[in-house]
Amino acid sequence: MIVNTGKSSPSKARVNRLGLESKQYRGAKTTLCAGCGHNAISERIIGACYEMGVNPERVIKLSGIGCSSKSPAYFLGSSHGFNAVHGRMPSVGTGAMLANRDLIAIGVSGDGDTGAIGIGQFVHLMRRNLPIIYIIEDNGCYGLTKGQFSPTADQGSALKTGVINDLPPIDTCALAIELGATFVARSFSGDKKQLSAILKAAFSHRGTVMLDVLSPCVTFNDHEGSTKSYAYAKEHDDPLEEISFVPFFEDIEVEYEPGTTREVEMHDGSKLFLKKLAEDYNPLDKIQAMRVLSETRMRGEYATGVIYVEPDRDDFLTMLNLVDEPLAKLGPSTVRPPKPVLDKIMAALK
Ligand SMILES: Cc1ncc(C[n+]2csc(CCOP(=O)(O)OP(=O)(O)O)c2C)c(N)n1
Ligand code: SF4
Ligand SMILES: [Mg+2]
Repeated sequence: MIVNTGKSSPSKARVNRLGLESKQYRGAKTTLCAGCGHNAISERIIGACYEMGVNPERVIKLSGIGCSSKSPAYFLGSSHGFNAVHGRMPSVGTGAMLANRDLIAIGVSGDGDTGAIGIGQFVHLMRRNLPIIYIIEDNGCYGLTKGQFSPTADQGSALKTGVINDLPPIDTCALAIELGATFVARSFSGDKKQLSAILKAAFSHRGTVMLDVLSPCVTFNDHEGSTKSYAYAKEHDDPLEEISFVPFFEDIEVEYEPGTTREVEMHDGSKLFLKKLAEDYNPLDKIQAMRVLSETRMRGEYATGVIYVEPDRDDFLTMLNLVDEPLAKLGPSTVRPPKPVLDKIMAALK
């Protein structure tokens, strides 16, 4: 049980800890289809940023190509943004974070953008532990180009036309864990509570957050025979734990029966409380994470929740030993080698 010990919760206040109103986190009006899962995810991002008191002017929104990749236009209208080429968002994001380590990167991709044309960039992003919240809005199809199967479509699932997918899917969560991502989660666009808690925790993580969100395409992939429809996702959602998140700036005590809840301390001191459901799941255990993903997949279910977290590993920028001052802000006198040094280099090349 979570008990508020006095201070009012930012979620209930009119303004958050930065003095900003929720509407200041909104973007343009969506042009996606009514009922598209991607719209619900944009709403959860707006809510999580507001409640966490994320400064929108420090955020860079990055995406590739697809309906999903259009969605950064619909949240955080005052943030930086870059809509990259199809599947190439990871390299643009890496460059942006190397140039300015003060930014908070939110990448939004699709299952096609990530799993097909972008898979090469995705795997290298996952092994670097770049600080970025990388969200896959996963509808199992190429929504923007009229609903063809994507690489996350399940074997045996059917298109509206009756065509059956013969290929096994790529499980982006298993791939991300295997490759070294340090916060891997899966959720469903229709699960407001779980998705909000995961997104809030994501802002407290230092390193790569890979969040796969089942996000039904109501126009091309919401029929019987689809395993990415609202009905299928609701019926086959197998949550690993009940998640509560307490940010470091909130004065909240959490009371729980010993043995029922696991506490994970995040990098900034925020706390993730994971209440045991059927199995005693430990998201710090990589082997168990891979086993549970594999077992649930074989049962035709989706394991959702925080699947794997490694709160203490150095991120890419720390590994590179970058100076604290963002590179983009260093003046020429700092970054340009002095003349004697250049002369020495030139002499060595003669
Ligand atoms: C280089 C290139 N190849 C192909 C396309 C065509 N194309 C546009 S979006 C897309 C797939 C989008 O699927 P996904 O990432 O799953 O996004 P969704 O629309 O489903 O949200 C494709 C193949 C393109 N725009 N650029
Ligand atoms: S076509 Fe599908 S993915 Fe694209 S906006 Fe419409 S419902 Fe969403
Ligand atoms: Mg898609």
